[in-house]
Amino acid sequence: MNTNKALLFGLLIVITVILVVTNRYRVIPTDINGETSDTLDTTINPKSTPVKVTISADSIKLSPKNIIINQGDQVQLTLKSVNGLHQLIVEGLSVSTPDIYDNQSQTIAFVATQKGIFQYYCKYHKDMGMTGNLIVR
Ligand SMILES: [Cu+2]
Repeated sequence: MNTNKALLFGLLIVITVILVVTNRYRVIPTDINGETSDTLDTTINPKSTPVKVTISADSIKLSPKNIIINQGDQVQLTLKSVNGLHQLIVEGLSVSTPDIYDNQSQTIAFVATQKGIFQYYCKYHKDMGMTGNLIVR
């Protein structure tokens, strides 16, 4: 009986230590209005007209990787090159930016007339994973 109590007590201590340690090292997400580095959801605050989104191109990475907008939104999409030569194409929407180089940016405007998931990608680095999704809902 006493052995069982001691075992139970020891188990409680172990669990407590694990909880404390995992809590201390837990990464706290820095979400602001549902925005993470990978997904920009403009539908959470559907007040701004037009909807302004910026896609940054850093070497061979586009961010955010997902952008959520509403059907009918007037979109002002800015492609910003942190470094490298890039051109953004949104497949299925006849939307593309001019070429831009280091530290340049270009803004294009369009209306999201149809719902769907439209892949965007860099014309030069698509095969290297420079892609993302424009989600119109
Ligand atoms: Cu590129």
